[in-house]
Amino acid sequence: MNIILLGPPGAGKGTQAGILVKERGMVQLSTGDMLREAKDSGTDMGKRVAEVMARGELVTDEIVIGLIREKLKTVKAAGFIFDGFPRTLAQADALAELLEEEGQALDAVIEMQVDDDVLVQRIVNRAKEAAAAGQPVRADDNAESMKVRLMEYYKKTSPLIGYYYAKGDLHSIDGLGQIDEVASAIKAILG
Ligand code: B4P
Repeated sequence: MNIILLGPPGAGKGTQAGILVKERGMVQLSTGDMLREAKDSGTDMGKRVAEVMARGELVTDEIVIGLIREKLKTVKAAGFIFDGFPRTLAQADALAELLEEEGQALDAVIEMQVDDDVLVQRIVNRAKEAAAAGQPVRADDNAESMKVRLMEYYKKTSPLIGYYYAKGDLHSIDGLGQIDEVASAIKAILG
C-alpha cells in the first residue's frame, strides 16, 4: 500500500506517518527529514537548501524529486508513506511516473485539514518545547517562517487537492482532533 499524507505545515503529517510506521511496518519517506539530513551533512546541496528552508520556502522540485527517486530505486518496502511529498504539481507528476516505473500504484491520498491559527500555535509550541528541553529548535519553527510556509502551501501545494480529487484518490479528514483521533480517522480509510 502506498499513500500520500497531504496537508499544510504542522498538520501532523510526520506525526501520523510515525504511527503508521509502528503499526503497519510501512516505510516513511519524509522529504522534510531528507532535506534536514542533507543540511546537517554540510554538503553543497545541504548548504543551499538550509537557507531556503529557514525562510519557509519550498526547495526546488529538481532536488526533492531527485531525493525521492533515489529512495524508490534503493529501498524495498511493503508500502511507502509519502510524508510532505509531493508539494507541487510537478512533484505529483514526477511521483506518478516514478511509481509507474517501479510497477507500483498509489492507493490513497489523505488530506489533513487544520485551521491556520492552530497550525501556527502547534509550530510555536514545538519550538518552545524544544528550547525548554535544551534540544535544537528547527530554523523554520517560528511565526515569521510559518507565514511564508502557509503562503507556499496555499499557492503551490493546495492545487494538489483538486488534482488527486479528479483522480479519485483523495480522502479529506479533520486534523484538528487529538493525535489518536486523527490516527483513527486514517485507520478508517486504510482499513
Ligand atoms: P516538513 O518537514 O514536511 O514539515 P511540516 O510540513 O512543517 O510538518 P508536519 O505536517 O509533518 O507536522 P508535524 O507532524 O511535525 O517540511 C519542512 C520544510 O522542508 C518545508 O517548509 C520545505 O522548506 C521543505 N520541504 C519538505 N518537503 C518538500 C517538498 N516536497 N518540496 C519542497 N520543499 C520541501 O507536527 C507539527 C507539530 O504539531 C508537532 O509538534 C506535533 O507534535 C504537533 N501535532 C501533530 N499532530 C497534532 C494533533 N493532532 N494535535 C496537537 N498537536 C499535534
